[in-house]
Amino acid sequence: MILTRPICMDLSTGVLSGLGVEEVSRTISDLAGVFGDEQARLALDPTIVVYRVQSYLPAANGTEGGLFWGTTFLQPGLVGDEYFMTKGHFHAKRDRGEYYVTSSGEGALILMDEDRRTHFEPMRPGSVHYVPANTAHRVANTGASVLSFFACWPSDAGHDYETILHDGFSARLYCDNGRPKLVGAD
Ligand code: S6P
Ligand code: ZN
Repeated sequence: MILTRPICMDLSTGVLSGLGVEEVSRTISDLAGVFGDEQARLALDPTIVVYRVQSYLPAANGTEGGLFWGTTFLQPGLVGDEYFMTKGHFHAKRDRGEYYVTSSGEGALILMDEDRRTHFEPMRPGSVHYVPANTAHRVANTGASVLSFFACWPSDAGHDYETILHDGFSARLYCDNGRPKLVGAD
């Protein structure tokens, strides 16, 4: 028996609505240790919301064969010279991939493989990004407006934030004379 009901998505803004849509926010105070310049982070208002994630999780977390759906809304801004960005993670089950589709704004999808090779893909409305298995992923807002993107990922992927908090990505995306520059990549 089918127990789920469809939800709605505004294709231009990414906003999800309907029964079962959940939301979390990440503020400057939630992002300790994420940015390269911790002093610059501490100098900002800790209540600033850097990003919000709406998600629709119609299967139980950990269900093999199910899929989750979500939209991330990432504000424009800088911590020092580093763009506002998501925490970033590997999937706990490393062999699980994901899709990202940009709905509005400008950004960069930063990808790092398990050999710590990092590169980024520019994000713009309509860009579709495949996050392969075994690949850490985070998004930076390189524009002047909200960046929103949809994600679809397996319900048994899980999230490993610890590895990134501990080891970081091997490169960071800085604003260099108004343009994104990946610093530290091979
Ligand atoms: C989930 C997917 C996204 C992120 C979201 C926030 O697998 O990759 O929904 O959760 O963009 O990023 P993070 O790194 O804080 O979870
Ligand atoms: Zn993910």
